[in-house]
Amino acid sequence: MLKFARTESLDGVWSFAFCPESEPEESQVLGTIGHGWGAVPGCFDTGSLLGKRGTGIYRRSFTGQGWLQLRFEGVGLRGRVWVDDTFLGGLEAPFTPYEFTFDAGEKEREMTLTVAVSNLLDETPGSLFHEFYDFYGFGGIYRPVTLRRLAARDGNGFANVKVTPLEVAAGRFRIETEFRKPVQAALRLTLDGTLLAEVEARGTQCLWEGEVPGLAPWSPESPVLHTLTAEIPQDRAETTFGMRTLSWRHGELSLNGKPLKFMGMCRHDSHPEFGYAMPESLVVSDLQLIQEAGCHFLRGAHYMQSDFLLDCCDRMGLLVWEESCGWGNTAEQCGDPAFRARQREQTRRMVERHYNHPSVILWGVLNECDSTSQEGREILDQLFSLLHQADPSRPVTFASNRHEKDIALDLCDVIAFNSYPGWYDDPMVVDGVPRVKVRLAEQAAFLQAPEYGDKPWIISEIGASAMAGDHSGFRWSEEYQERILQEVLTFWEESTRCCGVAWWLFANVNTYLGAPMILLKPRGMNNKGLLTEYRLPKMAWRTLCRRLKGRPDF
Ligand code: ADA
Repeated sequence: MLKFARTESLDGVWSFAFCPESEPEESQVLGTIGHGWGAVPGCFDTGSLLGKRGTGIYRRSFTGQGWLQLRFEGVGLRGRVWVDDTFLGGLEAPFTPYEFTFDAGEKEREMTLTVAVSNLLDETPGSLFHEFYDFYGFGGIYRPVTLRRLAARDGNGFANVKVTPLEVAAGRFRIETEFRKPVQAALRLTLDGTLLAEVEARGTQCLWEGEVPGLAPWSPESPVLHTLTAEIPQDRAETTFGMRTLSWRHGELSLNGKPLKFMGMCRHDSHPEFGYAMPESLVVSDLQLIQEAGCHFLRGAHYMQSDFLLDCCDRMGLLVWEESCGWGNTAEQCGDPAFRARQREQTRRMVERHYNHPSVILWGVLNECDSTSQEGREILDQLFSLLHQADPSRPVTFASNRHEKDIALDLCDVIAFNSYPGWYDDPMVVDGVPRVKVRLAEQAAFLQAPEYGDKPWIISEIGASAMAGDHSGFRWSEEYQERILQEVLTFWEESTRCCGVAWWLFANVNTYLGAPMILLKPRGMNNKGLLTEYRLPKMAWRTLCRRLKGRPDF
């Protein structure tokens, strides 16, 4: 994780007021006295406000002077921020970090921070979160808030420090240092506590490239991290990184030259009791469960992951697909200029913030957008260009559910299919399980075509719903889900075309309470978890653990 000096946490218990069904104007927000309490991080609608929509007004005080930077790692569905009665700006995209920098004046003083967070659904085409998304739109300040004190008189300091591994064997890598404003300063770079270089930084960027022979590589088997510190006289930034490179050609996705063949999980960073404000202990135990099951891959569905989770994945050696927020967006949405601008903005923030995490091996966008439409193709093209420009070191993808009808697969570095044979694909047959191998073989054959043959292929979702405790053997039973899993595992073991599988889903997750789709999601839950929402195993989980146990490769 990238850390800046003089940064403190503003997490804790803030005052809180809830305005049902409305998004109050500035004067009303600032005039509202919070008689309740709101945990930060926390979701306000997991407990007594479950299912309610409106605006939560959070407030607390802090002291400071000079240039200050407030950082919100993630709020939902959107927010507005004030210090005293000055509006600092909006928190437009859920799950996405925003910073606000301002001059608090020469004298140390107490200030009031007010954040109005709305979970009201915005159904205009430009909205980043819609009611039809199959994950619940919880509201709250659900990721950490920090205050950074910038020491320079003009508010200058580090904006970013990005490390790119270039050649693992030679220990060759590049450091890009970005400043908030132009500097002329001596920049000291320290690697794992030893001085690496001293360079004269001029302007807003400084580039260093060089070799440190013998620098230990990062891999899932040996996830060694290095710490880089950048210092100018008035500021200091620190980041961890790992020495690993990625390549994607000849149908293979390789890490440090070794082709990957992985089994993994799609996971929502959510729990019924906490919404998206996942306690660290729960994140750690989820990741441990995934690894203990024999999996090495995590698809962070369907939004930016927390800094904490990615730090854990870096340390544990879990490989991550990180994607910006989207779900089944229609051609109309994909073509909407406001939607496009917001997608670009959140995707840019994702890459900027998570660039240094070695665990992130794949950038994704727009899960299951209408990729049969020209509008879908265009927005994918725009987002992929942005990603390639910001980070040529990682492949890009999106999870397609249009398969053979898709008109955007050629734009992807890695092709990813969300596939539901035996479940959505074959609703009219009593037993759809025998369809699994037939359908996956058809997809594999389709992807041998010359235009796709060189691109690695991942099954980015596959699975079936199972109600824990249903042992009827029919659809919705644990047995039916388990039989589908057995078929997929066999396909994955035998296939030379498929690089990896991400099960849909690690654990059940809260979803629709109101949209018409609730009829497909009993209990307001997506029930395709291999674990229940409280992380209790269904049959398929046990089978997965048994079949993966002792496998040397992945
Ligand atoms: C899609 C979607 C998932 C989930 C899944 C399901 O593939 O990408 O987010 O909604 O369907 O369970 O229906």
